[in-house]
Amino acid sequence: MHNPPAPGAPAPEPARVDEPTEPREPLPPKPDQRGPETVSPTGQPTGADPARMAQSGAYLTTAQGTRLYDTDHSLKAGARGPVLLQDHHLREKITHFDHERIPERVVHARGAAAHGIFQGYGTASGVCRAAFLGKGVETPVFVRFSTVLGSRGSADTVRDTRGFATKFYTSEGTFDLVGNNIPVFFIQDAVKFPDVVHAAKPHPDREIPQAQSAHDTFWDFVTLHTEATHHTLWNMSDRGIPRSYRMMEGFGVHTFRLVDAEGGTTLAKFHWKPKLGVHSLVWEEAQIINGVDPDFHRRDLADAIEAGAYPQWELGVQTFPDTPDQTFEGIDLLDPTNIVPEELAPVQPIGLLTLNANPSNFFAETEQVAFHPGHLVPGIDITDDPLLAGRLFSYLDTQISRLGGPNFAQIPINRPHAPVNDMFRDGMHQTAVHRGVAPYRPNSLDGGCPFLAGADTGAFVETPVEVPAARKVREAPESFADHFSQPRRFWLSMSPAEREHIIAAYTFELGKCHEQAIKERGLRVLANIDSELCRRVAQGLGLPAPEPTVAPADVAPSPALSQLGHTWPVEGRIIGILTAADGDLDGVRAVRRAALEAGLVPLVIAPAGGVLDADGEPITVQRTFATARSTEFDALLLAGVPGPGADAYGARDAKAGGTAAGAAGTDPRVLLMVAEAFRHAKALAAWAGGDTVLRAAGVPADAPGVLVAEDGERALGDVVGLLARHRVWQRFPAEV
Ligand code: HDD
Repeated sequence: MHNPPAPGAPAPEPARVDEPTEPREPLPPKPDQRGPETVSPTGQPTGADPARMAQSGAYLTTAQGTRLYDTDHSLKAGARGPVLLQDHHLREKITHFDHERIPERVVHARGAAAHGIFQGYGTASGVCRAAFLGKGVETPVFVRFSTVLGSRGSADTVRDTRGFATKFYTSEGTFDLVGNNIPVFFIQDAVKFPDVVHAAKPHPDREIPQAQSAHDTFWDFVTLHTEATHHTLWNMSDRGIPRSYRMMEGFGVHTFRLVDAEGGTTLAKFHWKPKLGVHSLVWEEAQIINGVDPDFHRRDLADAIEAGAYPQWELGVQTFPDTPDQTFEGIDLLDPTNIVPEELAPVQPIGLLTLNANPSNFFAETEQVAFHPGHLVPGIDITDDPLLAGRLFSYLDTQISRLGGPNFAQIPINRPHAPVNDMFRDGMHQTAVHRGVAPYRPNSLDGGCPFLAGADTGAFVETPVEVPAARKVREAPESFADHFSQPRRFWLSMSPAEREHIIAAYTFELGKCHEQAIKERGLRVLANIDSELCRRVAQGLGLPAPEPTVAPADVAPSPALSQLGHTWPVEGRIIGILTAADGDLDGVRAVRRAALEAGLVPLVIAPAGGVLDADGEPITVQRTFATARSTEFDALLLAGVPGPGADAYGARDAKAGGTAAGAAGTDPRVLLMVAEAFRHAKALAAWAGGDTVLRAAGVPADAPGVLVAEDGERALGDVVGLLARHRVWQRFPAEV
């Protein structure tokens, strides 16, 4: 308690809370936390001392650097008296706090990001002169993944498109590849973007549902506006619920124009291919995770990077001749609702992305990063895709209200790593101290600086592309009118299990709509994709299946679109090992060792926390029955019969659940975990009596991917084989 000192008396010692350490200097800023630098007319970096831009010094201070002796008590007239307005520290602290939030992104508000390195293979050099694609060239990058619809605090595993935005800090300036995990878009013209977003966001009256597409306004729009059919179908497929950001493809979506050293041009689509393969959750799992761990994807990315399991993607391009009609094999390359099947134009790898560092400060980096599809470097140019044109306007504009003015490029995470001398001056949040008197061209007062680059090194050197003589019209080309042949190709390319998921997703989403007319219109759209898809969804909704209004397109499937049929590395996959003090602890030890050697993450789940088997080699318990849920694990192993949990819930319900299930004493949460893992087609293996738990959970011992092994190591071996295919796909019914 602080009483004001009597006049003339020495100030009393403040009541201090014991700090865990002695005062020490804060950690030094990382390179991307550095303050802005400007470049003088002679090319010398000027600007503020980077060390002064981050927090520094061991003592708490005011914003003006004055040391403080108390931050826990307002200044009052007596301990029980009124707070005094003269308390500068109180006012300054609260004022700053009041302004801590900035507007969240209007779309893609929820995201997670990481730093990394991009290494060019040199294989693109024949078609693109961008320096960062040169052989062995290393470029720092910052990548932000996101959902589209939800607010900043919404859950990660909702059904939605995911953003995949990459900032390359190249030697020639910043290049942003602002893509998604879905290669097509809802609309063909940017003028419709506010419409699709207004329809997909929560209803404006009650602001529900949060981060969901399963509601009337979304389905109203996408069924009336059938160019959205292809993107909607991808969203309803497993691509809408990725297992991890690390296991997603990324796409630049638009067709870009690459320019080589001689000025020759090639059209191209960008692809990110994850080294771990493309994997998804199943819908029930995704819904459970939204409650159990809404930060699932964010945590997964940060944990993997912290553990040194750096996620990697290869950047690839599909290339097409730059013909005047800008089509390839009859596919309009300017229509962003189209893909070009990889079987027709293979993806050629041109570089490797490795994410190897987590951000140090979420707000400074992940929140303040500002991407823009118009941040291009020499060698990469745009095409006349009308969706891209609108984007080129929107991204700069949105930052002005989101980041509070036109100087957001000076925020450390947005600062190019190439020298900047843009002659832009003043404005809100100007943090640079520019030198010189002549921020204009031409000038003689600054010696003519800054100079212009030659056409060979400069950006935004227009490639002379023919623009056909035309009238000004508000029209789309005729080729944009085909809304169903590409969705049909996607549907035909899916495996039976993937088709089942799509049917279930449409049935769920349309089932959540209240308006009967919207459900019926939804079925009419599906009829134009495939009659079987329509029939099955209609069956689920209890409605008649309508006839198609367009003849089914004669398209060949593209096997590359299916996520099944491959094996992938299992590094980083999470194995839950259920056991108890009287389980096969030697077996658990052996399994843990083998799992770690295979690069897996084995987590022991037991009735209580702490350590199992204190004598000999102890085993740390990572999860208890209270903290574990099946959704965290890619596979479950049962080393014995785990008894009831140590908490009241487990002990109380194990009695009832155990009796009912016939496995005396098995905690009901264990039974739930096993039953869920089975339903979600995860590998299950048991030994040392663990099979009784499988039976009690209703898991048939002869079901595919259910293994009763002699010992733990054999169980693990079998499970690893299954994990390489991600799930035990045979468990899903395959009627289609
Ligand atoms: Fe967009 C953000 C991707 C069309 C307007 N968009 C944003 C982000 C991604 C995409 C990944 C988040 C970037 C980040 O992490 O900060 N957007 C796409 C893709 C599109 C697309 C792949 C189609 C191919 N976007 C699109 C259109 C418009 C916008 C047609 C407007 C006409 N997008 C924006 C925006 C956002 C944005 C309003 C919100 C926050 C931001 O830009 O910085 O300007």
